[in-house]
Amino acid sequence: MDKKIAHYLALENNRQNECLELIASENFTSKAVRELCGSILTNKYSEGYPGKRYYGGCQHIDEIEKLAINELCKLFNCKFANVQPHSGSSANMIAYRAIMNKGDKLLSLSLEEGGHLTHGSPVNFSAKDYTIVHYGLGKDGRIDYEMLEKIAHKEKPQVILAGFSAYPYQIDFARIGKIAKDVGALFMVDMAHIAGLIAAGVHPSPFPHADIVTSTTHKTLRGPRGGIILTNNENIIKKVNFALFPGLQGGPLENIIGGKAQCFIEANTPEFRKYIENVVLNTKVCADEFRKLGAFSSETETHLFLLNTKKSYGLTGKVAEAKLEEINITVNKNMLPNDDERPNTTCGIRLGFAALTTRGLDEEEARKIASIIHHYLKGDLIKEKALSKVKEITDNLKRVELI
Ligand code: DSN
Repeated sequence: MDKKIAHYLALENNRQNECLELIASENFTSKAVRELCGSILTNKYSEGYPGKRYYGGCQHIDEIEKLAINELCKLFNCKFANVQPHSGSSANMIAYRAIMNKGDKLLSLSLEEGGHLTHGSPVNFSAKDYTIVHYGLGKDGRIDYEMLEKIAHKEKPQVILAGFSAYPYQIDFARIGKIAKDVGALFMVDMAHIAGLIAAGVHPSPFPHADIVTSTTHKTLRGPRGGIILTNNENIIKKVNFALFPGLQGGPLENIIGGKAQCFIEANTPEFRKYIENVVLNTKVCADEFRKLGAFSSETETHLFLLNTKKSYGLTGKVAEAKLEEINITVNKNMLPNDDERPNTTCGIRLGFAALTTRGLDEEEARKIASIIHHYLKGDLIKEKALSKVKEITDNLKRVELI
């Protein structure tokens, strides 16, 4: 390996081990997943699908991709899947192209209220290619299902989309699925954040309510960085496959598909279910502790919650993120419902426990993390003391390269 790259790789290794990683969309993959991603599978071109490739020599690649598809369908109890999307955003673009025509209407939650750029943000392709209407959250920060129903009947969208990036509560897929049926819309779910919770049976499944489901594989699912698309509808999977190749992508990343197959196998085990139960428990304990300490934190039923740092400590999310980085705690600023700051400033931060729970973090440590963050942002814990408290926790966790 080139010395300069090796140098930065070693520094990143140290950072991952020495910091408390609380970014809700990150995780630490198993060694087997990393080995597959860095394997010789990266050498192979295989445009097309198993049995229908545009290159010779795909016989073993075909078996790996078929295995990934089968394991994925088994994990989420659905009939058809495509494991080739390079990312969650491209999975969403491909899914939209498969089920909508340009200009069709998409009813979704906005990025500001917890959605995603690809769910119709004005700066994203989704708002340029489709007509976007949004439903919203109620005062309690939860989806206002009655409003959603009213808007759906008024707007008659082609597609209703659920599944979010910064929503700490369970989603009632059955209810939204029924609304979609009533108005003649297709129901799409982007389960990227909660895929691991669904796989573990800790969050209700989008099936059989959704017509099409997209996800990333690297968040709570703890696999390699990439996307997937699932459906029970044979006609839809044909359109998805065509929209992906030749529509958008060329050669699949077969090394990543190998890593995905490994991730689906790992997620279909009792150990993974126990892990996800611990993620949800650690998240709840930490969010509850913030509220006990007098901070303004959301409640949670998932792997993440939102902390209003402006109301709690007079600090924007941007400043809070930077301050926490000083003491080796990694978070991201995030828009909160009714946020009055700009997207790159925000009123708060998003915290999640998928990554640290993989390193073996327990409830007591989750409680301590709330206390360190609270007192440091409040200004009554000095930097040196905060750093030593963080080190006490990280020293006790599994090392990242050993997972
Ligand atoms: N950017 C991701 C997140 O952090 O939630 C969503 O894709």
